[in-house]
Amino acid sequence: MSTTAFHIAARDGRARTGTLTLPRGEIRTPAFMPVGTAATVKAMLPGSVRATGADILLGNTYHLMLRPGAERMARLGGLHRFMNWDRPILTDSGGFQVMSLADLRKLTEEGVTFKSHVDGSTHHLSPERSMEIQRLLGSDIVMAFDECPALPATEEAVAASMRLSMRWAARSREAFGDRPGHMLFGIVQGGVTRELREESAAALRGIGFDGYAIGGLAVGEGQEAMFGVLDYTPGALPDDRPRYLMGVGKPDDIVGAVQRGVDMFDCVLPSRSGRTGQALTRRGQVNLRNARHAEDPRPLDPDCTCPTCTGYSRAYLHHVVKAGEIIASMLLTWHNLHYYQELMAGLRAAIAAGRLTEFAAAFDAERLAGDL
Ligand code: PRF
Ligand code: ZN
Repeated sequence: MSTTAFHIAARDGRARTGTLTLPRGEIRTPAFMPVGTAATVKAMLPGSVRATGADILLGNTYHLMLRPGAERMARLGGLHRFMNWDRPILTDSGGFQVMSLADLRKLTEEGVTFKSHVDGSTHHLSPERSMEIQRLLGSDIVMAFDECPALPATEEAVAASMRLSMRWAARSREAFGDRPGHMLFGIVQGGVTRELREESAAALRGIGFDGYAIGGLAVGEGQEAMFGVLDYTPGALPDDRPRYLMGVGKPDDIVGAVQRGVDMFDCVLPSRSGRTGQALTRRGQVNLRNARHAEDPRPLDPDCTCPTCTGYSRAYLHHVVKAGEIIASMLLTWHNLHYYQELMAGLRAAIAAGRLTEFAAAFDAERLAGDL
């Protein structure tokens, strides 16, 4: 008996819409997962994150193993109870964050040893330890332990890294075991080389996962190269399993990836940019620090139904951003997450109606028209 299921309700071209069902709740796809790295979506209460329309959050093995620690989290009842979010959580496996954040990394076939960016203490991650930590956190969707090569890299280096990630994927699958109600996703690597991406996808299909992520993109290759990889990689993965594009992206990246068959996304952009005075709207990015907003009584977006746009003027947002007030982060993060979830809802409805091409054209036209 399986306690998880992926149901595709409708298709439009290569895009799909449906539901991913887990014991803790249903995820409507295409889905955007707000990032809750350190057991919090920064500047937001969990109930507020839910109110924006989020069905699932992303958490990070790397940050949580360092602080507060995986065993401590387990003693406290797991990540869901700890952060007061009872719906599904997907956790990233740590390798990608070690490579981008940790100091003094030593990578071997076995795993990676590194020094914490928090206090300099030495730690170890391997496929086996990453699976154990994600189990201790109580993660609903566990990511295989992989390596994402830093760019620029030669094709040889990308190939060697991808093959290491595939051996780690097999060890992740073995260490994860059989955990009803939980899912394990494999991660395709291989840079921007079609043969490597196809070799990686075939290796993961051979191992067999509950879902398949596409890693190693949005690392500086540019949208055109990323879309190039997305033109063939989703088609190399099982059609009946969810596909997750890791760390993506800007609204137009998401629309293009959904059109190419991706079902799940995560990105710090809406939450992080909210903390630097940037709003993401259907008319593009708006910098609330700009003096042109100082006496503007209009809302950020008159058509947006979020608490920020229904209760506050651009002048107020400009003021609290300039004054460094905490509410500036709260209001802009809320709007940005609301905007992303509205975009996902629009994509789902467009796919269901067979109108994704028209939706994408209208999305582009509005975005390119510029701020109101
Ligand atoms: N691997 C993992 N996490 C990730 C990535 C990856 O390649 C990326 C790349 N965009 C973001 N997060 N495990
Ligand atoms: Zn709004």
